Amino acid sequence: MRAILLSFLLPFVAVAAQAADLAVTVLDRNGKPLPDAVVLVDSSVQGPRPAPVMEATVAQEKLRFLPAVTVVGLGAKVTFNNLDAWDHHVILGLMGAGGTYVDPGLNTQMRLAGRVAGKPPATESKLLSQPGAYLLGCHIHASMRGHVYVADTPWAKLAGEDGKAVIAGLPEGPARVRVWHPDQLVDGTPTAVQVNANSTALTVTTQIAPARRKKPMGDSY
Ligand SMILES: [Cu+2]
Repeated sequence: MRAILLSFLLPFVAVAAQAADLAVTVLDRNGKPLPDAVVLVDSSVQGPRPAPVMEATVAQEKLRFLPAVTVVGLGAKVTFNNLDAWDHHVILGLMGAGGTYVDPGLNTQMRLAGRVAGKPPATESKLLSQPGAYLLGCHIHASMRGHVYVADTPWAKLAGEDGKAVIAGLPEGPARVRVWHPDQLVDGTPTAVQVNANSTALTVTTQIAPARRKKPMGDSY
């Protein structure tokens, strides 16, 4: 009797797979929260997918790229604005191991003029059509670094200062959690998880030793 009942129920269960939120906390090699980590979740369970972020803006302000790390979906349009009074480049290219450009010859290079008071900032946009980490730099100011991560999954989020990212709308069932960070030396091993409404938190301890973050420069430059 039970077997018959299950066979009736199973198709219904498959269609009505529930979604759950997964709170992922990323820790560095010393067990401290790791900000600027990108949390990516893969799931092949059927169900609705969240819409990826297809537009983002990165500002150049006080010799920094802000935000330092941006997460977008594949094919997203990223707009760069120079808010400083002096010129900056945007050197944009896929980043390989060791934090350098995969092929500098393939980089996109833009020069954004310094901002003139009372006028809109110089701006350029670019469509990012390859998945993975892009490195941002400037020829004039070698210390300027930023990152755009183009996610190949709709479940992708930047961890906050507390190392936490809540991935919303995951279908219940098996999933895989990946973490990327600007200061990682190698790709970490993905973590297998079972997503369900009762188990909604995961801590990922990485081997990453984060570089000290650059403080904002004053206006004396
Ligand atoms: Cu610059």
